[in-house]
Amino acid sequence: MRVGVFDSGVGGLSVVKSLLEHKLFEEIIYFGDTARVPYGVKDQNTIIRYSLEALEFFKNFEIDLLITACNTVSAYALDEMREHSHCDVIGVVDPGVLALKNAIPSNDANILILGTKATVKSGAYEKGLRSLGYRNLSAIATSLLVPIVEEGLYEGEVLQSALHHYFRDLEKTPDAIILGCTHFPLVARAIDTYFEGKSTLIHSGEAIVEYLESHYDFTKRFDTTNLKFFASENPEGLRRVAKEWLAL
Ligand code: DGN
Repeated sequence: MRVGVFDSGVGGLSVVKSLLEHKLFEEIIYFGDTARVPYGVKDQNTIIRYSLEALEFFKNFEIDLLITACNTVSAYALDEMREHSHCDVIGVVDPGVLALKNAIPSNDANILILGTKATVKSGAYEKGLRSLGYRNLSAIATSLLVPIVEEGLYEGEVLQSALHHYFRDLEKTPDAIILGCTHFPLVARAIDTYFEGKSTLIHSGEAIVEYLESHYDFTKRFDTTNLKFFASENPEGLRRVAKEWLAL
């Protein structure tokens, strides 16, 4: 099976990492819209327009499935992409909600959603979680974590200050935290340490693997995956991050 993976920038590489770990695909074609990142501060019409343009890019390839490895795109543009696509388009929000349900079935769980401004504003995770009966939900737009990750500051003072800034007013340690931005798994360890390992973290990459394995037939696994990386600007920069994150 060949899959396209789309993100506004480099964040979706965290999803590619999970896909590779589970050996799901024969070929992965990644497109990061690095010329126009971040999407997380843009309005809905712009996010939809950019996402449909990315879809046009993928029409140059024979893919069986397209994953929008960007929570912002998944929250705003999935319906439009599905309408115009010749293959299945899967976002990361619904898989994240289902992964949370599998990890923490109790509807009383205290759940914290982290995302970009746009993802938090969309209320997409809250809608999915409420439909499953969860009531104790809160969300924080932790936008600073995106450039922090892009700077490679996966630990240290700057990251700690940002975490303190965002989390200092929380009254309770969350039972679960949805890492609702594909950049955030890169700082998952620091977030886990901040909450002393007491919160279950939901990661878009692992959530999508769980979703794919329960919706598609993956009897055949691939020890090697053909990887192709494309970017709308500075493809070298994307390849450099891919080498680092995916240990290629
Ligand atoms: N990685 C994107 C997401 O999951 O929402 C956010 C990056 C961005 O566009 N700011």
